[in-house]
Amino acid sequence: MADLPDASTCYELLARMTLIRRFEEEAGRQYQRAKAGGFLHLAIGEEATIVGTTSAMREQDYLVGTYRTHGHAIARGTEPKRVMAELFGRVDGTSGGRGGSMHIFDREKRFMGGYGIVGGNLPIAAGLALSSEYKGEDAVTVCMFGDGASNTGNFGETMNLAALWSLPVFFLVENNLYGMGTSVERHSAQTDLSKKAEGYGISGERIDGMDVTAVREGVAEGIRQAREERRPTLLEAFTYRYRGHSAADPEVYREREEVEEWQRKDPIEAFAQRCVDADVLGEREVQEVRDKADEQVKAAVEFAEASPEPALDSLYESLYVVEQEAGWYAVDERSPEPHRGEREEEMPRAARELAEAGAAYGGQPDGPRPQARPNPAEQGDAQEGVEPEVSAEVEEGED
Ligand SMILES: Cc1ncc(C[n+]2csc(CCOP(=O)(O)OP(=O)(O)O)c2C)c(N)n1
Ligand SMILES: [Mg+2]
Repeated sequence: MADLPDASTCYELLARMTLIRRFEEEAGRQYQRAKAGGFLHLAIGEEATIVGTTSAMREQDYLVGTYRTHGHAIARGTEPKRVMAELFGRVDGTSGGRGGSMHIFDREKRFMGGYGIVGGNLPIAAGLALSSEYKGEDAVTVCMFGDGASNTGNFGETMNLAALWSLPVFFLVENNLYGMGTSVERHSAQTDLSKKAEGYGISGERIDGMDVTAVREGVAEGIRQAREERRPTLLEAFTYRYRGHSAADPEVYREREEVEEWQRKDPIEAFAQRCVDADVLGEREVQEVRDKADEQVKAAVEFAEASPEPALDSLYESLYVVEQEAGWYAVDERSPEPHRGEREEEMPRAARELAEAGAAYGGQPDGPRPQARPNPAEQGDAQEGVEPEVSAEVEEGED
């Protein structure tokens, strides 16, 4: 376990994590009320990985994330009210209300998205690092992506060029043990993801992503190597999302006990307790952090509610559309008004049907469920010693 930093840093780490947690809980509620539209991917449970990473970055460094990045933007300093306005699809949102949950973006804070294509942010990160190199700018690009993304072709291509061109880039894989409904050992032949870039000349390490100090320390070293030695590295942080993949996830691929086991070592509560036990923070300060977070989130919702929707006639602004091809069909075939939310409302039912049909469980609807798995950073790799969760019979039998 890494040492605790000084009191004001501890306060800041706790404050950021708490703010992100409260923000996302509220975002979930606003989604239920259909105030936030589109898809919503919450990272509740992953706050230590997010804040530990950004706390090791300098202002001039770039961050590129996935579609699960409300917290990443807030951790980089984007105002929560602007993130909430984006979820609400309002003009004061970070992308003018055009991007929604998956496309939070803040150029000023050098948070370069927010990206919906799994693995698509990897080459973008290498490109940003190449541009820094080209311009002689003292900036490191930090690229955060999921365990699932480590299987994409982009992963290998990016690792190769990053190492070959000695780019100032640092990679962090947020291993939350699942890509949608598929567990790591069912989607990746190599489950030690820290080793996955070795063949490209990029070394890696594994850390406990539920410990904000461990993440901060590991990332600081990775960023240092990128900045000073132009040596890209890969850190694998074990973390866990408490909620489903998105708001429309019936979660048939994991057991309640597994979620509860991770919740018992909650990264925010554990860190607060550690700070109090070490006399670095008082109970009063911890409470103050919670109260302030609640206030900020309440203000964010009020701000988002008050912000107008983009004007209908601005629909084609900021789009790459060949003029003659623009047409209302892009919104809806029947009439020019956008029909908001219709499809999203269908999503929970559609997702359940898919899951029950076996799509989210690799075509093994009646097979044994995965066992609750402890944090591999503490307990070793899932491949070492854990029995395969699916019997050979089921594996061979169904399609
Ligand atoms: C190229 C591509 N393929 C598939 C999808 C659908 N998809 C969205 S999220 C996801 C799972 C990604 O899992 P992971 O990388 O582990 O990130 P996590 O959601 O766990 O944060 C998939 C397959 C997509 N968005 N892009
Ligand atoms: Mg994942």
